[in-house]
Amino acid sequence: MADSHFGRARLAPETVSAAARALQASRRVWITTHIKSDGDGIGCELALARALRARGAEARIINDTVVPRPLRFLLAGPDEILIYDPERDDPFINEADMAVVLDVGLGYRLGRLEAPLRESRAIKLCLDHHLDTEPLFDHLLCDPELNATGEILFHLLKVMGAELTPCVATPLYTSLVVDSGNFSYERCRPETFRIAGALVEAGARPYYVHVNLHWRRSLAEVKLEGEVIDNVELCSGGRVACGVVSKEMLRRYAIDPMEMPDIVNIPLSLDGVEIALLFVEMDSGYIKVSARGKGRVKVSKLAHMFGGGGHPLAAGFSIKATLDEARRKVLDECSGLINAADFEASTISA
Ligand SMILES: [Mn+2]
Repeated sequence: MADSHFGRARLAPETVSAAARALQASRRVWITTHIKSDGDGIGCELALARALRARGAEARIINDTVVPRPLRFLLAGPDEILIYDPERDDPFINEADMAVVLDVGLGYRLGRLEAPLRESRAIKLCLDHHLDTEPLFDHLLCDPELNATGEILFHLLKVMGAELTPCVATPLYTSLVVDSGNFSYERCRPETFRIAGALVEAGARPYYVHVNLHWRRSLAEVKLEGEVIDNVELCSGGRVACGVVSKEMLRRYAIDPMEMPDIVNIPLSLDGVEIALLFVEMDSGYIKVSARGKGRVKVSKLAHMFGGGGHPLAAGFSIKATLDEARRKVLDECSGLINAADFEASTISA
């Protein structure tokens, strides 16, 4: 493959093959991902567990939080992903010879599973594409320039000589679709499409994945979205757009805040908008903020200011505040970031 990413410094072939050898030698593998898991984390977990089982290893997926409803079509059965129950799962975790953490490199993002991972004597492998990771792992395959952890897992499975069956290819393809914004983000490279092509060749069906991911929404979700659109506000001279979902709205539409549809892309779609924000009022007294960018401002910088994280153009964080306070604080920082970006651009062009 001409421009294969594989071979660049971050994912040097020897790093990948060392991880592959460790996985091949393991018999009992605990697989997990971050809390409030998404299509990349869940898709990678399923693909890896199925590939390992096909090779005769025992693999269990144990997460802290439930699989979001739009991703459940990927599950072969209700127990394919276990929600951590210490009594049931600690024996397996304690005896695992390998722990694989997918789509996250920070311990605290594992929720209740942070302590079991830190205490585990298993060989620890992390596959991730976020900016921040901590030195917790024996093997770290992380590249923030890639769309999805699924791209890294694809290479790892190749090196392991794992067979790409339809039940491995489908969740892996889903991971790519979800984290590349349906193959539209800037980080999409020819290699991304080659991987997608190989997965479709192996039996993943794009239309089936699309319908399940995007076209099985509830009427309540669509109506909530309508209300958010009705009330979208433009700030910073039309360069920041924000939407708000209050507790009262969640109650009225009977929507679980953990199952919030991804509607921040609607304010982002407005012409001239560089940053889109969605504020969701959680029951805990926190405001959950999703931030998306399509200009020069990196929203990961904004997330870092509030103790969150993510990617340059897609990030998130939580603030303990009221809706109004959170909006004010975040919008203040946004105009600061926009001014700084303007200043930088003017000094470069001067
Ligand atoms: Mn991801």
